[in-house]
Amino acid sequence: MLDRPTKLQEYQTYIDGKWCNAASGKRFETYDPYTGEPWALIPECDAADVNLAVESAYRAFETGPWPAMTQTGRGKLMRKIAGLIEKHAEHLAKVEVRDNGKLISEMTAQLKYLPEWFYYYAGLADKIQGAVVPVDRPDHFNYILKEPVGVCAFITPWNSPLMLVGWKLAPALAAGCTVVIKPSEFTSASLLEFMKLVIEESGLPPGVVNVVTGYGAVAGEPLITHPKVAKVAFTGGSITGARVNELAARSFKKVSLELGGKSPNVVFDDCILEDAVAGAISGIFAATGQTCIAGSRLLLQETIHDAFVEKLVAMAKQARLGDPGLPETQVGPVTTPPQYQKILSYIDIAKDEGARCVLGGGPATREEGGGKYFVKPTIFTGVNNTMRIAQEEVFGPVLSVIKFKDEDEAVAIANDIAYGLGAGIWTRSLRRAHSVARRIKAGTVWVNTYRAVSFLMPFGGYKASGLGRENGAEAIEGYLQTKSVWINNGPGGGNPFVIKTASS
Ligand code: TXE
Repeated sequence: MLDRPTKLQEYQTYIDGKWCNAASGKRFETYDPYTGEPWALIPECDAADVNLAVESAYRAFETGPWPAMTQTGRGKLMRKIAGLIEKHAEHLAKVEVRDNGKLISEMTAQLKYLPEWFYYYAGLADKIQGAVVPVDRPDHFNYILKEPVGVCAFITPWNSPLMLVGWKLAPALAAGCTVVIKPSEFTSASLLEFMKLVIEESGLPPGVVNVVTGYGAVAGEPLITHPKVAKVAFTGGSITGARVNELAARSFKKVSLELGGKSPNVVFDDCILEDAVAGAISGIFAATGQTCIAGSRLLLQETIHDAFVEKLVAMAKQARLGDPGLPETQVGPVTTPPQYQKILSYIDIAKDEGARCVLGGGPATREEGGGKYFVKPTIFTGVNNTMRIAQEEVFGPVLSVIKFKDEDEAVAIANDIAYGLGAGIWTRSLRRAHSVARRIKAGTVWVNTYRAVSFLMPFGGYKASGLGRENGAEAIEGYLQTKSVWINNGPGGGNPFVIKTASS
């Protein structure tokens, strides 16, 4: 059970290694989605605070102890950060539950795993290597340097606030960048606790990591457009992602975007039925469906459709709704009031479109285990892939079941969508698993499992699901710049009026 003190907790933000209020003195309330009550006050930063934070990050990037530190030294500091997350995992997990309503069971697992990102990228910090290139001129010595890109802006969402910061922060620090983070206005508290218990405590030099709490348009936009920001890493919805990309493009910033999805979870009739049913449930109802990788389109081969749906509904009916702070709760509240309204409106849209609601289909009452913003696990059958409920991201516990005949039709339906983040395949056939995995256009394909992620495996989307990859060794590239160095060891520089080629 969570401790829920009624007195509002007052937070400050963290800029230039110091705790401070917003320059304007403004603050906003953050809510506990289970009770619907405000529980903390957060500084409402604007362009003035953003400017202080970016200037601080820029100074820390250009001068002082951070750029002077060796790569191995950076790695050591990052291991310290990992150890501090381990030490404070339980507390950080509880703050996340209070602020975004995620299950304590999920948050405990997530926070226990998060240090691995910092251990992994700590190990990579001193393995970032350029190359010596034997160019086509005997007198030249040429090499490629990999340099940190500079000040990075992170704009992060409310659905996994700390984990999604960690995915960006670990490779950025390993690369030698400095950072300004704008968390979601709905969930700033866990990041501020993280700054106090982990970043400040680790001894990272002032200015290397800064936070500006506040709203997207007021704090996020000036951060993206600030001339001293070199890279923007964003996780959020595709509409906001497009705006972020446009703003960043005006000053040619490097951008990575991890956006929404409408992922197909494809079940063939040669699957292990019990595993596939459990996989379909965890694909959509885990985290109350508020994950970008939600398997929100369940594609069922027509030969097993009816039997599968029966088992699916029977299992989903058992889900225990309730207080996310209790370890036995399986489905918690929706995190934000707008998201709650959005989910309910999509349920109406699905009904209007003629989809058949075979489970749930509305808010959950207190008697049903619900609290302030609860939606019952909802399943629609008879969905056609052209319907809005099949094409648009709901970001809630709402599953659309779509029938298919054979492998070709399954692949065609899976790919007939604007998104391409994840996909699941359930089959006993090795040939089919590999073949369908190659044909589906998505950044991650899971076979006989769903929702697995690791610091070791690249993560990101095709199409409207984003740009670039997080996690895995390749993520570090997003925080690096490439420099080519030409050294002439021979006489003279050649004809100044002619571009130098090998033959000139
Ligand atoms: O996200 P936003 P919202 C999807 C999901 C959800 C929808 C809307 O479908 O229903 O997006 O959710 C900041 N300039 N995902 O409105 O707007 C904002 O303050 C700069 C998928 O909560 O994308 C927050 O910090 N920043 C997703 C961050 O962007 C701006 C996770 C994300 O908010 C801004 C969340 C602006 N103009 C929602 N406007 C995933 N990929 O996991 C907003 N922000």
